[in-house]
Amino acid sequence: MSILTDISENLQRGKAKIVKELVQQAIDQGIPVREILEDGLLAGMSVIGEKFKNNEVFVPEVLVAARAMNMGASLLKPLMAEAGVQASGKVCIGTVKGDLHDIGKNLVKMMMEGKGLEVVDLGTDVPPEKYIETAKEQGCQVICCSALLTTTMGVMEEVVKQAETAGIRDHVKIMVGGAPVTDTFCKQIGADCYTPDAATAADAAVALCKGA
Ligand code: B12
Repeated sequence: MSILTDISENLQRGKAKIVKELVQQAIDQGIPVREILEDGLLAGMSVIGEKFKNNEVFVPEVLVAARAMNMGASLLKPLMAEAGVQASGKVCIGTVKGDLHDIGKNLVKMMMEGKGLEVVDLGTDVPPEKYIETAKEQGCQVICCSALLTTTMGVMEEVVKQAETAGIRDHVKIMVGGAPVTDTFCKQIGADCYTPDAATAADAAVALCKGA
């Protein structure tokens, strides 16, 4: 088995320490950073993403796989700039003001990172102006809002309105999600995209960053 397949398989099993060791070995063997990332880490994360979408694995498995992904990626990050590996896009994500639920938001973040996106994590209880400020200052192509409470979903509409007022609405897309959020709600508030889970959210964000 090649070391890259080994990385992918151990990542899928959530073996973070082994993944980190294997990534270091791959670096030491002179395997290009892009190959380690794409054929090792991202390949494994993509299998997990598909399985999650099909209900073959669940939240705990995704969390441990994502942790392994992050451990491996932490070794690659400093080498990526040198190797010229470009992130496939930049997004910011946060749970809206008044809402402290972050398990789903963290999963979405991890899956997005697994797809090669650069993700600015704003945390929880994020006021609308913070999303706008971050998108403007850091050049995010997509703003992602998560809400788990029916009482906080409305904040997402305010994010859309403030993006319009700030004049960034034509080039920054807005994605919404969280258990009470629906496609109908997304359309109603004038956001661009709703998806029901982390794997589809990551695919959609990549597509939005590519301008699809
Ligand atoms: C865990 C939990 C908590 C934890 C949160 C811990 C944490 N760090 O997140 C604690 C105990 C703190 C908590 C507190 C409260 N909670 Co609570 N909580 C839950 C619970 C059990 C699970 C939520 C969860 O993590 N699900 C798992 C994740 C993976 O799913 P998810 O968040 O939906 O995310 C997925 C998708 O929605 C999507 N997604 C998520 N975000 C985004 C974003 C984008 C852009 C996209 C595209 C997709 C996307 O991808 C994710 C992965 O597939 C739910 C019940 C439930 N079954 O949902 C209640 C629930 C959400 N809580 C509820 C309530 C009422 C509260 C409290 C008000 C309780 C209280 N009286 O204090 C407080 C509110 C605190 C606050 N201000 O936020 C209610 C909400 C009712 C409602 N309709 O508004 C629920 C539904 C329970 C219930 N049946 O009453 N809660």
